[in-house]
Amino acid sequence: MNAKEQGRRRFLKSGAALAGLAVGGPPSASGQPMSADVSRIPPYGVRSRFETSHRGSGRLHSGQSPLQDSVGIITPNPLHYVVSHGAWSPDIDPQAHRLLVDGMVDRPLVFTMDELKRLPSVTRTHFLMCAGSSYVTRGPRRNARTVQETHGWTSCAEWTGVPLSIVLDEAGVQDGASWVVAEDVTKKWTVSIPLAKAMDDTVLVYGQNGEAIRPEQGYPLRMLAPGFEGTRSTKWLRRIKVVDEAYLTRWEITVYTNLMPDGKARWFQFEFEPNSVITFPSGEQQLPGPGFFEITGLAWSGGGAVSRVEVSVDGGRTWADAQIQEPVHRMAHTRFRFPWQWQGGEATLQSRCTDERGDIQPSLAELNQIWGVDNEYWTTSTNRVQHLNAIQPWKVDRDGSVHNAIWES
Ligand SMILES: Nc1nc2c(c(=O)[nH]1)N[C@H]1C(S)=C(S)[C@@H](COP(=O)(O)O)O[C@H]1N2
Ligand SMILES: [Mo]
Repeated sequence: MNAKEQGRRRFLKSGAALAGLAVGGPPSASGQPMSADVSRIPPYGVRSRFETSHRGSGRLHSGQSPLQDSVGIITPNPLHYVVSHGAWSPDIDPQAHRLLVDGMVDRPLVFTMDELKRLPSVTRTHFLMCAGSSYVTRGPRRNARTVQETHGWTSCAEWTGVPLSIVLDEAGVQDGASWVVAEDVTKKWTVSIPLAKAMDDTVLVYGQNGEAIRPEQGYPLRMLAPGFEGTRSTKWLRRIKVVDEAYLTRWEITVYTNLMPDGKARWFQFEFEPNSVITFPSGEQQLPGPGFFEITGLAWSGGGAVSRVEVSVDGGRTWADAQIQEPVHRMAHTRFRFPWQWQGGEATLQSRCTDERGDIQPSLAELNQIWGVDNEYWTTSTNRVQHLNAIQPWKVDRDGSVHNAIWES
């Protein structure tokens, strides 16, 4: 019997209860239309009223993606995570919007949105993540329970826009330039990226999953520096200034740095390391009883494509390869699947990502060793701790309840 048949048989066996239900026919559907007006399709579609997944908290400046409900690799626009410091999304008229390109260039340029859209475009699938997206910092996130709380500050979309290199070539970058500074319309957000990244794969984005980017994501124009910490991707972009040094702006030298145990800070860490998390079963979910379950989750890396995902169902004692679902894009969420027969005992589930560079996601214990710290460090640090990519364990108890077990690892 091959693996596929085995999986099938197991699935049917445990599915017996479900099949039994079906014998009596489906429960009668009321068949009521969503609204009283049956003559009209909504001009802009809305989801079924039975779907309630949302970005959580409803806080003014941030919201986390409900990864526990995610399928595939694309985050629908209304569920993309949001981190907006200091300002709610400015209300920008695209007709009036301008992008200024100046600094160390031969020809300073001003673009309207229409002019930008006439230039050659690219469409690419990439994740975005906040470097502060970590379940092991101080404050409320120390006690994160769901995967939305632990990893919800990442999302993945199909972005459309103009390569920044095209715009910079039009302006003519001068010798000696080495950085670009990207500023937003509020002038509250300014960050630097190396010129090499700007010329490589950075995109000036106006499209998100087949429509205009959302106000929360930077409408009408944002930068996207793939694989880099989210801070670098300025939203509501109004100015690109070509310069010869990093500008050490407020956001890159304060919040988005790492305070190390010796009191020094790490800064200008751009690229994310390999990361992954199981989205089902995950924290606070409830398994109905022993039987077959498909474990599934997301893996990603700032270093390129995900080349391998392993899953352990015994707390990291043994690992086996998960199936990686196509398509696999570079610097994008990658869906993985792993068939699992739960016998009803305690089980600790975790995933581990390897990227195309060969870098492997570490456990928290391994990270502690690398950093020379213990678990205590992550929750008592007086600064926010960034760029953590520790393996995330979820513990399944005998009653089928699932819990965050990061502190037990
Ligand atoms: N103008 C502006 N750009 C910004 C920010 C901001 O507050 N203002 N937040 C940054 C941070 S910290 C992150 S993680 C990402 C979040 O992008 P998103 O809200 O589209 O998910 O945008 C970055 N770009
Ligand atoms: Mo961020």
